[in-house]
This record gives sequence, C-alpha cells and structure tokens, in this order.
Amino acid sequence: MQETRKEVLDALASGPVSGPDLAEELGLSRAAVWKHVEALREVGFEIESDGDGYRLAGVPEFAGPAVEFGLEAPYTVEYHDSIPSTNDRARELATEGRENVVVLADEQTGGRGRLDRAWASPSGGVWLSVLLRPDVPPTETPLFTLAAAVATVRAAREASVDAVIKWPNDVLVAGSERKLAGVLTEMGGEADRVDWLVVGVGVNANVDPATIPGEGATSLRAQAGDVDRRAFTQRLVEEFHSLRTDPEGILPAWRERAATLGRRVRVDTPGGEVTGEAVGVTYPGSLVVETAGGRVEVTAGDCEHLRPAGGDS
Ligand code: BT5
Repeated sequence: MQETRKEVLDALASGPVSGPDLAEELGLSRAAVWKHVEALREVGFEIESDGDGYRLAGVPEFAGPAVEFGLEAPYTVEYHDSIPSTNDRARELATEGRENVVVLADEQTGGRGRLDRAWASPSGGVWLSVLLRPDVPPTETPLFTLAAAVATVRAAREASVDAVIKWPNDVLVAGSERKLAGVLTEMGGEADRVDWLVVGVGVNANVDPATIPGEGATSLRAQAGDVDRRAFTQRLVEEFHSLRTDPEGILPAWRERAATLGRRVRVDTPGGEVTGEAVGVTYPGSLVVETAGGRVEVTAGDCEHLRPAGGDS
C-alpha cells in the first residue's frame, strides 16, 4: 500500500479523527484526505464518519491492503481474487526488478507443485509467493523452503491446528500423513549468486478437502473450523521474515517441528531410492538417512514415511 494511505489508515485506526486534524497531522490537503478515505472504502475498509470525525470500523477479510495493514514485516502485498499461479506472477515481478513482494490469491487456476505436478488451489485457500533478492549462494536456497515450512507450522498452531513438517516441504497434521500445506521454492541467478528467489506456500485454509483431488489432503477448516485468513497470512509472513533474517535459527526450529526425524523413510531422489532411518537434517537442509549401507545425505527428493513414529522397529 502507498505510504501516505497507510498513514491515513493508521490514524483512522486510532480515531476518531477529524478531516482537518488528519490533514494537518499528515501535511495533506483536506481534499487529499477525502480521496484516501474513499480509496480505502473502495477496497473494503469500513470507515465511519460522524460528528467526531473518521474512524476505522472494519477491515476486509482477505485482500492485499487488508493483509498489509498491521503486517509487521516489510513486504508489499499484491492480491488477486484468481490467478493462474502466484509463483508465476512473482517470477514476472522478479523480471521487473521488484523484491519483497508477497503475491497472494484466493484461488489459483494453474497452481504448481514440485516437478510440475498440479497443486489444487480452490477459493478459500491461502496461496502466496514471497519474492526476495537475498544475498546468498544458490546452495543456500533450501533453507528458505525449510523456513517457509516452519512459518506455516507456527501460523497453523496459532490457529489451533497441530501441524508438523515432513522433509523437505510438506506440512502435515500431527500423527497423520494428511497434507495441509506445501512449499515450492524457485530461483534465478548464476552459479555463485542468487538473483531472485520465489518461495511459494500453498495452505489449504478454508477449503473442503473433498474438493482436492487425490488422497491425503486436509485443511485448517477440516481440523479446527474456518480461520481468519488475514491474521493467518500475516503470522505466516511475519514468522517467515523473522526466520530468514536469523538464518542460524532455521534448522533448530525445523528440527523441533519435524515429523520425519526418527522415522523409517524411503526417499525417491534423482540418484535413486534411499531407504533407512532419518536421523538428522544438516545445513542447508539435507536429510541424513542411516541406511543398511551407511549414512547418506539427501539434498532433494520425495520422502515417504514408512511407519508411525515410535512404531515397531
Ligand atoms: C508441493 O508440491 O507441495 C508444493 C506446493 C506449492 C503450492 C504453492 S501455492 C502458491 C504457489 N504458487 C504455485 O503455483 N505453487 C505454490 P509437491 O510436494 O510436488 O506436492 C504436490 C502433490 O500434492 C500433488 O501431486 C498432489 O498429490 C498433492 N496435492 C495437490 N494439491 C494439493 C493440495 N491443495 N493439498 C494437499 N495435497 C495436494
């Protein structure tokens, strides 16, 4: 949101404030104040005016300005009711030189998972992509995927859903293999330098799992009832931001919430299948698997949990 509009909104939130007072406080003309108020009303903010002045009476449930309002992280939010893929849009913004943008959608018509798999994205979800230009080598990008998974788990837990992480990018409901969210990280750059990074997170928020093809999906709605998507998205983005600005904390936080550690796993990697016990995760996000033939570090692949934690060995 434009800076002045944000200031007007902040002033209205602690209102009531009269038009002339607001104009003086922000160094604007009264006509300009009125224009900002109208523009905010147009995007869904409820602004009441009476004898005492203007006052913010309601914030729209889910839209860019609403998510940006009160967001304690330095990102602008570009919202779409419907878009093919927020990752594709963020990549487009990357070619325009932008950074620190969250592309957010209510519905995606061409959502993507890893390896070009389809990602079902009906209306009611939280489908978002964060565009960054971090000063890191490409080898470090898996850390951002892990950070996004941790941030999603934290936001889900605040929404009363006990979420855990399956390496590398799935968020599941604890004690099950039901998938609540996934992360798709994409980057552009050179061998030793990242130019842009797009971290896409898809969360089945207020959606009915029956509308998601295939087995094994669940949603925040199915687990704990509808969530306030505005608050949820803000928590997710804020947690992600605080993790990425303190990268040392990412692996410990991930380990704390990992469902994969201590489990027997089968990982389908580009170099073949790896089966054994997942015993750790190491920088920058590789899974350490104790196999019959010794320890193997896996940097990428699809992981399957072979039996429940604490099960028979
Ligand atoms: C992922 O892929 O888990 C990454 C998903 C990332 C989606 C976000 S939404 C915002 C941004 N914009 C995009 O276009 N993408 C990102 P993967 O691990 O490959 O899992 C894909 C598999 O999960 C599919 O093959 C299905 O089996 C299953 N699946 C598809 N849609 C699902 C959903 N909504 N919930 C749970 N599982 C789903």
